[in-house]
Amino acid sequence: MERDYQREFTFSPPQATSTAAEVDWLYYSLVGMTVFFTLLICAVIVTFMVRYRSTARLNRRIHVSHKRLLMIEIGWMLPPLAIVMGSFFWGAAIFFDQRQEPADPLRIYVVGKQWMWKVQHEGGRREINSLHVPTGRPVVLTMISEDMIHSFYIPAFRSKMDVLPGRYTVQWFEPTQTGTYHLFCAEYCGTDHSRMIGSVIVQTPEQYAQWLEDDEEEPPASRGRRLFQQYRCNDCHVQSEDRRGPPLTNLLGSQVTTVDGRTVTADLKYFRNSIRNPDDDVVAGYQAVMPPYPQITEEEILLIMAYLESVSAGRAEERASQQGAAPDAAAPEDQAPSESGNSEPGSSPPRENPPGGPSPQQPERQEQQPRNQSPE
Ligand code: HEC
Ligand SMILES: [Cu+2]
Repeated sequence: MERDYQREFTFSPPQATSTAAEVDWLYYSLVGMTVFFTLLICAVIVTFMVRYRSTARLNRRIHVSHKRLLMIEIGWMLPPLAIVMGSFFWGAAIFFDQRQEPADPLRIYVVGKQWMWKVQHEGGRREINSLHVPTGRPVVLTMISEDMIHSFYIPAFRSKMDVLPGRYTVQWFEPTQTGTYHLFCAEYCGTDHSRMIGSVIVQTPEQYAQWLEDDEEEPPASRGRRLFQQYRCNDCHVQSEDRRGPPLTNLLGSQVTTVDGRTVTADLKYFRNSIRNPDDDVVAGYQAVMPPYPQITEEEILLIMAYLESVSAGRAEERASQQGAAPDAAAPEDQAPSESGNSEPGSSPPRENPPGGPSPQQPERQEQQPRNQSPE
């Protein structure tokens, strides 16, 4: 592919988000101030060198009063202090603004791994090394890494955030300008770090909606459903007489009471930890029989989440009223409308499965899967 790198890598990339201009203002003022003071100090040095050179005939025994000395001291300390504190508060304001999640965002999930970016859209599409986003709406990226520390950097958005193993991090932006922009990994992460790049495609809301629909891949919710069965989650998390695990529909966003009497908000972090370290927060009314699943990848956790969300009624309160009910009480799975036409957890096996069903927890097979299934 022929590319015009000179034009692509300009000193100042396009300002493609609502906050980009503000970041640039701060940046250019810092550069401006630095240049100004560097020149000023150089000029003073040169002037003094000439003026007070050893051969110059000057009265070198000037007496300066105490009061004047004090004024000079204050004079050189206060203005720089004001300038430095001013830039600090300015930068901090922008920083806090970028850290505060906006209301009603579009949520997109990103998994970094050596050496690619995997992206999962809430609307049901996945992509690799590219990110499609619409204009006019804040986008929140929830990100996690399968291996090393990576960093998701979009220069045109003036937005960058580390992507860590074992912990979700978040960044948000509101694209304002359609176009294609660079995406970089900005944290050295091994041999092919420099190739961990991609493009961010900003579309109009209509184009984006169309793009979400033009999906030939299996949607995340349906992949998640297969994983749910493959890992035998439905052995325990289904509606049945001897169900051993709590219902998982309408879990996200609800309040969970643990056996030791704590109340925890079931966010994505809680969900993930329930799978990785089930004994950390054992749900009240249940035995700690769930095995940990270290072999499930971060991507698979997000896919299972997408599946459970797709069969949830989306109302956390509904679940709250059922919380604490006996394990064999009616499960919300029964009432949950299944939007995508999926079967409920645990019902008839999905047709994608080969006859005989997949063998659960077979590392080789699971290792293969993301690659076989991935777009491109
Ligand atoms: C052997 C039975 C069993 C299997 C298999 C099992 N779980 Fe569980 N799970 C439980 C039990 C029991 C609890 C409640 C006690 C606890 O929190 O450890 C639970 C709790 C959870 C919770 C927290 C639920 C809440 O209401 O807070 C999540 C999320 C979860 N499991 C997901 C999964 C997923 C995903 C799988 C498959 C990868 C899975 N479980 C497989 C038994 C199981
Ligand atoms: Cu990387």
